[in-house]
Amino acid sequence: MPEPTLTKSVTPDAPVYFIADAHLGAESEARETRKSGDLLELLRMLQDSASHVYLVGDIFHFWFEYPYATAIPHPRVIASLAALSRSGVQVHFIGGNHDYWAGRKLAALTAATVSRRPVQADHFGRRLFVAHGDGLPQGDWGYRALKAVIRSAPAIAAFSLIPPRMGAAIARWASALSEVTPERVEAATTPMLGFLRDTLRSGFDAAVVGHVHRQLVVDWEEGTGVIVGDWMSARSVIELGPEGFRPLTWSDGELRDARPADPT
Ligand SMILES: [Mn+2]
Repeated sequence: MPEPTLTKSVTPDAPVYFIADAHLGAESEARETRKSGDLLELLRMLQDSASHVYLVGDIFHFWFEYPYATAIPHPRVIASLAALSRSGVQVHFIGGNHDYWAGRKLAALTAATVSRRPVQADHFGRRLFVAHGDGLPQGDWGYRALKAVIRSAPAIAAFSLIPPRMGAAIARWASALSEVTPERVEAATTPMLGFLRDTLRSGFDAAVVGHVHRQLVVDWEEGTGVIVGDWMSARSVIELGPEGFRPLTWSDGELRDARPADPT
């Protein structure tokens, strides 16, 4: 039965939500089932409560849009994002280093706004900068050089000629080299906080990134720096309402206040 198109009248105070780093497709079958099951429940709940949902990068561990028809990856999550859009929530997808190549196909499937660059937005009178955050902090030069190559048109054209299953295997191999460890999370936090603060100084009230796999909301004189935290392990979610940012965790089918994390 075709689903009707609904237009919801979003209340002006309906919150904005940020989710990042689910890395769908990266883990064992058991973990993937729980992770995507929880995500489907959250997205269903946000249909009724959110005004905007920002997917702040690396929702998919691998996403590539081939110039020919392929099976839709993660079909239940894609259907759920489409339902979220249909319910009247504005869905913004910002590519991370693992799903940077998301573009027209994802936009067509979900009716989300798909962006490969940082986005600026205004919510509750705050001027926001939102990005995945990879390669942005100073000192990430090696990765920046690699990023320039893998995001170049010739590299993308070459990759699109590799059969999808082999391409996915290559991507899994490449990303195993950048596995998340506590040491890497720790090492990535300080430069990311520095980047957030610099961004705020350039004229934003809040700057939001993912990528670090650690949830932090820091209030400085310049504004608020937010690292969303990951969905993959911590089920982290950030809510922005009229009162400001709230770090949340999805547990037992509900969004709850996250335990306060100590900023470094
Ligand atoms: Mn990332």
